[in-house]
Amino acid sequence: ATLENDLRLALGRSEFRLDYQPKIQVNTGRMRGVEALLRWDHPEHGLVSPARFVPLAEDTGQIVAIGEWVLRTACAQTQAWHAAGYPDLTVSVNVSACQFRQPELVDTIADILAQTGLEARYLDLELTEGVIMQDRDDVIETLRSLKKIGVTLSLDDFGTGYSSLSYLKRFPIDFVKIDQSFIHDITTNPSDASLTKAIITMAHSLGLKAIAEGVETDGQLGFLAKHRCDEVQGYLFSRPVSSTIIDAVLCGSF
Ligand code: G
Ligand code: G
Ligand code: MN
Ligand code: NA
Repeated sequence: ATLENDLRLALGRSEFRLDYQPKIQVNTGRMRGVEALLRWDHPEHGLVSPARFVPLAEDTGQIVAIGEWVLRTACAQTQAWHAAGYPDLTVSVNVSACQFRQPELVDTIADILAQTGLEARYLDLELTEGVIMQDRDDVIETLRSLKKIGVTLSLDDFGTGYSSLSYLKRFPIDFVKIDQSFIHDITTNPSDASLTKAIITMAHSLGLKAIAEGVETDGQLGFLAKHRCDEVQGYLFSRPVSSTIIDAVLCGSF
């Protein structure tokens, strides 16, 4: 069987799960929220990376059903964390271009929030530049409808695509996630350092928050703290982990 065929069966066979990676507020050191990251536990191949199967699921359109499962699971889990006494935790979910183009997207998300009981402001959607820079008039309209139901929006992998910083002000987004490729050599590469500083400054001047992803060292964290980056995410704090591990972090036993 091909991976593509296996992918068609994966949802029905409960082969997907979500891991969660903490997002840490720089000035408090507190976990503000988590990013949900999809995992496929293939019966023969073991864990298949989303970098491999998400593009496949996009080509076949299956990403719509899978993406809905991701949204529902992430919202239900986060509502469970709220009910367990951690009421402020947010969850970020990656949304692919194909999902974003579905006319039902906004209604689907509103339904999932109503069904799981999660307040909209605790759901954050991570969109890449490729998603919001699609040559379509209705992109901004969709973003506005999403803002209207109360979710927050993050621009993921920022700096890797084709948007200029000034472009940001056209979009009703809340967070800019600086791509990990800029963070990697931030303490040694002057152009990565100045680019990161510029993104943080520009984000703040537009009223947005800046998040750095792929933070792995104290040196990188120090640089980001000095330049007032709002939040950080990366192996320095935690790899993406199961909801059970997040439970343990929340109750302080970790
Ligand atoms: O989780 P990993 O660490 O390997 O992620 C690899 C890529 O897969 C990233 O670009 C990430 O945004 C993407 N990805 C992870 N989970 C999801 C998901 O639920 N939906 C979509 N569309 N992409 C995801
Ligand atoms: O494209 P997106 O930003 O959604 O995907 C995040 C990807 O980055 C996931 O594959 C996640 O596992 C990975 N990741 C998260 N933190 C780190 C890190 O500190 N270092 C590296 N190399 N990858 C990371
Ligand atoms: Mn992401
Ligand atoms: Na990213």
